[in-house]
Amino acid sequence: MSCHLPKTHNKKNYEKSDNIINIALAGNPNVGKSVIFNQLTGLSQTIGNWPGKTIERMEGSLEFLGYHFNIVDLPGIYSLSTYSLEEIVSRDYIVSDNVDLIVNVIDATNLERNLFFTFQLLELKIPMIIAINQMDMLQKRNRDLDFNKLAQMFKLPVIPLVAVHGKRVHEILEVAIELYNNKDYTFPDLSLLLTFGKEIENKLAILTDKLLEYPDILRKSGYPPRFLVIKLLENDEEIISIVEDIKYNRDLIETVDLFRRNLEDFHGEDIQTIISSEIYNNINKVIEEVLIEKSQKERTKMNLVNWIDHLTTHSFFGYLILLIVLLGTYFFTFTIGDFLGGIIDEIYSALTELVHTTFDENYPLIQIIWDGAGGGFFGALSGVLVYVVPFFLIIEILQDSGYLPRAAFLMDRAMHSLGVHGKTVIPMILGFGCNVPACAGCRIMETEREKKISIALTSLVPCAAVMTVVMGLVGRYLGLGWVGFLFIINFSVVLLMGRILNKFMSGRCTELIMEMHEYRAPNFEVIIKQTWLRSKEFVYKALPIIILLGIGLEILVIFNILLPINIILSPITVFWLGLPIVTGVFLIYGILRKELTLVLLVLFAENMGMTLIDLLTPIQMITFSLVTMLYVPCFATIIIIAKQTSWKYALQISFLEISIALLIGGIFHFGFAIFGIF
Ligand SMILES: Nc1nc2c(ncn2[C@@H]2O[C@H](COP(=O)(O)OP(=O)(O)OP(=O)(O)O)[C@@H](O)[C@H]2O)c(=O)[nH]1
Ligand SMILES: [Mg+2]
Repeated sequence: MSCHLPKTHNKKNYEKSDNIINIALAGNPNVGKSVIFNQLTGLSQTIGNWPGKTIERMEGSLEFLGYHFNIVDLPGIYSLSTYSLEEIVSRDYIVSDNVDLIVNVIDATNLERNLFFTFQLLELKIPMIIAINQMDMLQKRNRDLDFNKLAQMFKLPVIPLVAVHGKRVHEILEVAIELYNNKDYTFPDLSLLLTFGKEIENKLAILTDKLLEYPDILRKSGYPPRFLVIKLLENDEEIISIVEDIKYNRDLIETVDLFRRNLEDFHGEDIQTIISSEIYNNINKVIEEVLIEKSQKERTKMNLVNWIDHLTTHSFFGYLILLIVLLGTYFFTFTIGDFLGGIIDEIYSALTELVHTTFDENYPLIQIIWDGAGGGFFGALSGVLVYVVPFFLIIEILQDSGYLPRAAFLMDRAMHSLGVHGKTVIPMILGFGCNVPACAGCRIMETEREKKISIALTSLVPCAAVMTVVMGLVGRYLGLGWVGFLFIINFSVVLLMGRILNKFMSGRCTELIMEMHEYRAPNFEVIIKQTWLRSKEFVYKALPIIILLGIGLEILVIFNILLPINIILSPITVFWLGLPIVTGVFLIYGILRKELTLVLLVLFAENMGMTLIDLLTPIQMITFSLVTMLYVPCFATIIIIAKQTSWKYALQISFLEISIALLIGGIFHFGFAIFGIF
């Protein structure tokens, strides 16, 4: 701990020492905390227009004007209660000794709800800056805020921001430095702002006096007394358990219970509602003072946004649009991918000819360097990267516009039959890009059961890598009709899996509770940056593996080692699935990364002087793609599933999916043969 900002409540006061300032970004979900975090630290937290993206705290740092800043991006939460995991993660961190300064990020267009959290934070008396973000959105609605008045009322620094444009973000750091250097800093007296009604205040005063008789409780909890007694009244589990741990406290607990009952009887409502409505009264007074309404000029634009919102959640057009969005995504991805892939293939062929005519093509070193490493490199570019980049681009646009919660809403009913609610659709759509972050995103589900089912379903969604295999093989040689057929099979398996898990896992599905934020024109910079970051990750992580495997494969071919492995696997590959014997090793490589199955097939065919159409029959192309689609999530996904649930569950899922893939692959192989299709 390094910063000297005094925490007025019961914590150590720190002496200025090493110019290190620890900042936590806290606020409601979807207000722009991660945008600010990324701007400040240059890291790449997920950004998008739907609540609940950040699920664990993320740390980053930067140097600014001679100071070292540690910045922590927290999951968005609505209150400082401890009902959900995100609330616990955020609250624990905010009150920990690691935080010198909170930056409370507020969405200017949602002041009422955001200030509810702010009012709770203020009770913690931790040094704080209020950052009012999304000012551009507020101004678009022809509204503004009186920041001077706001700062006067809160007696804290208030900074208006447009974080997506980087506007004034660095002011946060400048103000933090000012606070850091202010040796006389004390948290302002906000008793006028935070006052409740008389009968509550009287009780809080009595309880606070009683609480002060128990210094142990104060020390153990680390919270200020007033916060503690409010939470005690609210029956907050964590605080109650701290109090119950301390001896000789019956008097306190009994008084709290009595006061709670008195208040509930008096108001005829439960205590949370009573306290919340008191807070909202205060908030409304603040908003009345600071919100400035301008003319009605922008109404037509708002109407357009509302109209789009209505249309995309409509009970008929909504589904039509969802279908168009999904099909459009594929069409866009593969048109661009095929075009660029073709160009790269031609370049590689021309270069290969040049290399082979210049050097002896049978010379092992040339085979390893050019056919192995070069083939791997160009194969990854033309077979994978050209599809992955446009795909990520669309996914980012869908994320940032706010479309995903609408899709969740539309699919809610259908998803219930699979034992989960509509929110699962969000990781599932993200899963089309990559299963790894998508499975991690299943944390947004409320219960363990829903999380497990969502993970199983998401891991079956064909990711960009699988799609490149399907398109590069079946799409390219057999046409889009057969691709559609494979997708139908894939989604039937998703349905089947959901139904099975829903039936056999105990418990039942909860209802969809999700805030729908207004649509927003996607931010160009955010989209490009995020697409670049995701693609870069692919280039850095996958490309070296593909090149190495290209070399490895070439060596296996040169030394004739492929055969024994393939022979061991042949009862499955050759007999049961009807595939050429060489596919055995490729399917194993595919567990590392799915696109490798195709890349290796292409390399192998090229090596034999063939094309894929010479290597595989149409039935084999379909069976091979089907098995690749279903047989097991890739290695990275299995690890993420294990991290989110347990190794046992990850292995169960893998085993189940391998069994389903082999079963279906075999059925199709024999079915096609028996019915003489192709
Ligand atoms: N127009 C506008 N959009 C913004 C601004 N700041 C953030 N956004 C958008 O708001 C959305 C939410 O931003 P995030 O940074 O992901 O929000 P967050 O608070 O980290 O959200 P969670 O992690 O879900 O709690 C994204 O679509 C951003 O592009 C802003 O100043 N103006
Ligand atoms: Mg975030």
